[in-house]
Amino acid sequence: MFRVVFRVLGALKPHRISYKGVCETHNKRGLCEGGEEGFTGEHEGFTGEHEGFTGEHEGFTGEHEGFTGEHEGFTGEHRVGKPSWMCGSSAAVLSTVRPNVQVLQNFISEEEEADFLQELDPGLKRKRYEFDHWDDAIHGFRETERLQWGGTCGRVVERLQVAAFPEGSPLLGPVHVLDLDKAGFIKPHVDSVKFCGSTIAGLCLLSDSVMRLVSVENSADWVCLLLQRHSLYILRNEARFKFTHEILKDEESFFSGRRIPRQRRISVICRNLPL
Ligand SMILES: O=C(O)CCC(=O)C(=O)O
Repeated sequence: MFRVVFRVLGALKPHRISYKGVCETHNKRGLCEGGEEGFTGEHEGFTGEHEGFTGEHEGFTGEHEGFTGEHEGFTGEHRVGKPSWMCGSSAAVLSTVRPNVQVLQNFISEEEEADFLQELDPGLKRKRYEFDHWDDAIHGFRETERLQWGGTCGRVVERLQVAAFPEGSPLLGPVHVLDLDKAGFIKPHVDSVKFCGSTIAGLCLLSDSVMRLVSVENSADWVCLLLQRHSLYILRNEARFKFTHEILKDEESFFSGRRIPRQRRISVICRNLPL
């Protein structure tokens, strides 16, 4: 069967990343940032280099290699407010990505999340998580598509579409639902340009996670997004076309030196159509 995953998750490319990136204070060098929704306070304590990922990352050749789980160089703490939601390897990459990425915290409430679960879980639970093949784009997932939603969920999906897409933008009909097992993860890929347009928007249910974007042209350029449970992320234009995106596996799930434990995670993803 021609599954959603194979349709939309396009170019999986081998790439090497050196994760000797820099994550510094928001207010000093702007390499860790939050924007209006995510960063409400001062973010102090990153005193210099962020040398957590010391090895190499082989995008599509099987395993992520070299990640030792160690995270050196983070010596401080978040003292006030919420942590920021974006950090990257350089100020330059952050300024490329910044206009093309949004993470809206608390886009849905606990109750709305429960409504989605009630609507989706019975169908999802009839499927098994797929862990099959080392070269699948996604490891440990099950999925479904939805054209029609019940009351609350329908309203949330509408709200999502208003937030993410310009009025009148033709959308890919069915909404894609991806259920990642706690041990599941999504490998670096660029969504198919044949099936999806400029914008991908995803609601994050059940678990926090880290999405990493890596430049297709230069794998040393990367950005991580902290996707908190209940948030909506939106990737547009360059962030969508010129960077691979991936959801990190639990063992690798760190953001700015902070461990972000991954649980089972459901994402509800809307896309527009190519022009
Ligand atoms: O689960 C997510 O939020 C990411 C999904 C994804 O990578 C994609 O649909 O291309």
